[in-house]
Amino acid sequence: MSTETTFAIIKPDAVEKNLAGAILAHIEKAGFVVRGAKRVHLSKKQAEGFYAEHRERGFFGELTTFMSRGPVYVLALEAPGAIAKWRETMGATDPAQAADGTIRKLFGASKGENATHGSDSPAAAAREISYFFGAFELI
Ligand code: FUP
Repeated sequence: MSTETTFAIIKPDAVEKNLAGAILAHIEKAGFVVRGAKRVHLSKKQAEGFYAEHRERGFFGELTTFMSRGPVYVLALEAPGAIAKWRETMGATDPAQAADGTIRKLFGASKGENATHGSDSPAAAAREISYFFGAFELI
C-alpha cells in the first residue's frame, strides 16, 4: 500500500472537552505519523470555505457555526493508505452508528458534533492540507 498523507481536524466539541490529547494518542497508536499540526480558531468564512462542497446541504449553517465556535487542531497524517485508514479509525459520521473502538464512538457526541474530520479522497486531502499548511510546515 502506498504512503499517503490525509487531513484531519480535532473539532471544537472535542477540544472543549480537553480530548485533543486522548485523540492524538489514539492517532499515534493507530500508526500515523503526524507531519503537520496546529491549533487554529476558524472564522465563519474560513469554515464556509473549507466545507464549500456542502454549501447546498440543510446542515451547512449549523456545521459552519459549530466549526467556528472554538479552537480546533488541524493535522496532516501520514501512513500507508492514510485516507481510508483514517476514515476507518474515525468511524461513521454518526457516533451512534460508529463501530466500537473508533474515535467517533469513543469521543463523538452527535452526527454534527462528532469529534473529528477526515478527508474522503486523495483530491480532498490535497485541497484540505493546502487550505491550512504551507509546504514547509509538513515535516
Ligand atoms: P464525514 O465525511 O463523515 O465527515 O461526513 P460528511 O462529509 O457527510 O459530513 C461532513 C460533516 O457535516 C460531518 F462531519 C458532520 C456534518 N453533518 C451534519 O451535521 N449533519 C448531517 O446530516 C451530515 C453531516
